[in-house]
This record gives sequence, structure tokens and C-alpha cells, in this order.
Amino acid sequence: MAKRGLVICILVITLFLDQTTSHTSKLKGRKHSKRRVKEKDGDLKTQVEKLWREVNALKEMQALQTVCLRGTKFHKKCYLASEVSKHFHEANEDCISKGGTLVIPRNSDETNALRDYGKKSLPGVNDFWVGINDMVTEGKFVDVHGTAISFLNWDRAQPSGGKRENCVLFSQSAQGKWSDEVCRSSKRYICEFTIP
Ligand SMILES: [Ca+2]
Repeated sequence: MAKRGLVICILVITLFLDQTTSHTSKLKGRKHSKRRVKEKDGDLKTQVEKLWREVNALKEMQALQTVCLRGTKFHKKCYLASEVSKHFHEANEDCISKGGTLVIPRNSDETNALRDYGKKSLPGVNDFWVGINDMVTEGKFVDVHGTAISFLNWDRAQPSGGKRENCVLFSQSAQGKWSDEVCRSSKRYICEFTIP
């Protein structure tokens, strides 16, 4: 909050100073005043745009910090567990609205980190959604970006649901192994956020 306040303060001061300078230059010489005003307007626009980009970058950074503080940080990712259960699509949309996606475990380290965080943040919850599905082509599992996944962690005899089950669950009782499930099932979930 303090950072955002500071940036807005700088923005206001810069705008004020630019207005004053622009006004002074008008009084000094009328011959070049029009051109100067135009140049100043251009400068001002560039500066405002630059500051606006900085404000937005800070806002994103602040949102990410909040997420990481509320959830947990692992390597270049932050995880945040849901407070409610949702269908797969709604769960992913909720993660997107917060600036992330459903979690996608990429290796055994991330799987272990998720097992620990899941036990802590979702006590008594056995399984939660991960951002992997085979909705488009049966048997071809992709992440929520539509990219084919290289790390697969299926539980024994999984996936087994055929065309009926196209979304993937992370199972605590199976040590983080996956199983396929009907996408419209209501499940808890964990969102992941990539740290730039
Ligand atoms: Ca399927």
C-alpha cells in the first residue's frame, strides 16, 4: 500500500512540475511557445505512460507478495490453496482471476512441496485439482495453457475414466500421484503463481 501511495505521489508531483515548466516556457518566449508546448505535451504523455506502467508493475508485484505470504513459496512459484470446492473450470477461472492458474506439478520436487503444502493448508482433504486435462483429445493430457506435459505422475491403473473423466486430481493418499476425474466434480484446488 505504501509503495502504491508513493508512486501516485510521484505521479502527481511530476504532473504538477511539468505543468509549471510548461507554463513558464510559454511566458518566456511566445515565438517558440507553441512548439515547446507540443514537445512538453509529448514528454508529459511519455512520462505519464512510463509511470503508469510502473504503477501497474508495482500493483502486480504487491498482489504476488500477498499471495506468497498467504500461501507458500517454492523455488520460482507461489502456491495458494482454495477455501472452497469448485468444478475444474471454475477453479481454474478463479486462479486466473488472481493472476495464476491451477497448479501444474512439473517434477517430483514440486510434487513433494505440494504434498506438504496441501497437508498444511487443506487438512483432511485427500484430493485437489491440478491444471491438467484431456478434454480436447481423449488420452492426450495437456496443461491449462494447452501445452503437452512431459512430467506424468499417474497412480496405478490411472487414468481409467476414458471420455467421461477428463480432469486430473492430485491424491494425498497416493503420495501425490494422479487420477482422472469428472470435470464437473466439486473439489478443492491449489493455484500457482510464477515469480518473474
Ligand atoms: Ca479422459
